[in-house]
Amino acid sequence: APLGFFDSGVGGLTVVRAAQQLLPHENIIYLGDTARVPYGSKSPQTIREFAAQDVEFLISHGVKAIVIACNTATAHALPTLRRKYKIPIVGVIESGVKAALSDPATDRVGIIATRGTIRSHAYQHALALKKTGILIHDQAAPLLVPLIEEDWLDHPATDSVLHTYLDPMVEKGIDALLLACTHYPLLIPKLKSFLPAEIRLVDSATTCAEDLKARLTKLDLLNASKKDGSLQIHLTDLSEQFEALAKRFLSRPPGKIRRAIL
Ligand code: DGN
Repeated sequence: APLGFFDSGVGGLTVVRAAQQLLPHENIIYLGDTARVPYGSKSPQTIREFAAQDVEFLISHGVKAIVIACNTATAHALPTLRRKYKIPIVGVIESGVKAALSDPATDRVGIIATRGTIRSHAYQHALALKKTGILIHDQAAPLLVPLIEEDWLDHPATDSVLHTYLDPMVEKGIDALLLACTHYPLLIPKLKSFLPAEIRLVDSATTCAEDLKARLTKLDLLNASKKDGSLQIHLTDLSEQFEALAKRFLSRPPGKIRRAIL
């Protein structure tokens, strides 16, 4: 059976890319809720309703486990979804928090994410639960998603926005920066040249893929076939620009895209 991934749009493909690198034999079904993107600015109740519909769609396609490849949806919907469905569900937050604290010398963590993720306090609570006395600097960074989707990574506007969001936390001092949004792995080269070298970057896409591999191994759910896994993308809205965007997020052409009716 395939693995099911869902996100509000294209961003979750960074999680798919990380998973494909670690689990090359797994078949993946991806649902992007492009008709209702963004989730990042919607209310928790709405996000929970959308996420449940996304899960139902993937279950109806026979998946063996589900990855919430979206920080906002993980932040608001993961506990409810785990209560409601028996199927294993992996989110992006637990693994990101674990990775941020993997170096015992980490006492100060910065978080950037959508407004919804920051407001949910899901990362902040998880960090504080795992490490008493941890210092957290959080910053909602709603302008980054559109800048990344516009491919403005090298545009002075992006530099200016990054300075505004990050300078205050860099001045106060952080040991690690949690990139708590699916889009931000595309910013990594830029952030590396932008931030002091001693700040460790933790991206929730890579850490989620590592966690997924560990869980599938433990549950004995890995695909036994040694063939290359496939990727099937379903979208609730077929937009013209998705294919070009998907290519950047996946680092390869996305293949045939299907329309999903939830
Ligand atoms: N995928 C969302 C996240 O990781 O929070 C960001 C995209 C969005 O909601 N616009």
